[in-house]
Amino acid sequence: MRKMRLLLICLLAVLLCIACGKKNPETTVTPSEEKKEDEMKNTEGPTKQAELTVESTPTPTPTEAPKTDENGMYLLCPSKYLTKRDDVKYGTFVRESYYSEYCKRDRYYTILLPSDYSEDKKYPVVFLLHGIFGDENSFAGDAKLPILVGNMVADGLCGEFILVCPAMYAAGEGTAQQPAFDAEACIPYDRFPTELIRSLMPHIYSKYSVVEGREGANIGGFSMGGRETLYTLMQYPNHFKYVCAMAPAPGMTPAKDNFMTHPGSLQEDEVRFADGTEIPEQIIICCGTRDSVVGKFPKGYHELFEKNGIPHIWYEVPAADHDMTTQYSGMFNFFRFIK
Ligand code: FER
Repeated sequence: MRKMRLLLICLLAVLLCIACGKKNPETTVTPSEEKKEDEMKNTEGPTKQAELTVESTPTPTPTEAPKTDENGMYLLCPSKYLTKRDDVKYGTFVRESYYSEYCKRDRYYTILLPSDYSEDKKYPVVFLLHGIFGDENSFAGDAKLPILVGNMVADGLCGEFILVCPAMYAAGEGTAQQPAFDAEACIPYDRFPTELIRSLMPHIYSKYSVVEGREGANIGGFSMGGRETLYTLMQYPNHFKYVCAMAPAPGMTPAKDNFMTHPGSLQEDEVRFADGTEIPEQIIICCGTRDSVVGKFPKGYHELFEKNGIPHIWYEVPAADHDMTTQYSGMFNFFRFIK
């Protein structure tokens, strides 16, 4: 009888050990754990994944955080796409200018051409809009961006494309207006959609070998650039194939935050498309779960789009602030559509 009890206790102890060894699926992921998980994900190609499973545990771990959400969005940009490779030729950003009839002044942009750019091919274009107080050098100053694009193209995740990063502040003739957190100072940002359609796009089409029209035009941006991405979408919905607003700043619709009161470039019920409007094939809105600058405003755009029947994908970047984690995640998902 005593033997039986001892055996039972041993059995219970073994069962307890097994249970504790398993990771609780509800456990919150700390940033360092998350990094490890990201690194794991990063080694996963179709073949590497198999190797990894064989090398590590023989049983699959159902507790592993999903790589993608229900819409196929990668919550994080796998870090292998941000790591320089010896066998990939990367493009370099070049700064260019053009004369804008709309603004009646010279304006600037940086451009990342495919590393083997050829006039014999035609490329889609991605217009990428910087945050408040930024300029044409904001994205070009990020050494990882050509690496991200080059690696994605090398792995066939997207086709080659031309990346154009314009200075977005489209102040008109004779004004010395500078960006600031007030309604007046935001007007030139809201002039950008028209500047893009009237001046920058025709310039790009005349100078580079581009797939013209909606088929080849895509727009994305971060924060103030995310807001202007959405505002461009509302004004010119049939001009773009893919759209991605990363942590879009408040102000396209009336809002108030710690920085300022926004009268709204549009009223909420104007954020809709007329029946029959040709709209982009995909609109992505994303934001870090810990964004300390734009907070819940991106989610507000998502809810407004949902309310007003604008199809889109919304997702949150785990543990990310108003930072590059959010931007690389957004760009990774966005660029995957460009073929
Ligand atoms: C605001 C909050 C954030 C705002 C702009 C931003 C103009 C932009 C932040 C950024 O671009 O990083 O209220 O109003």
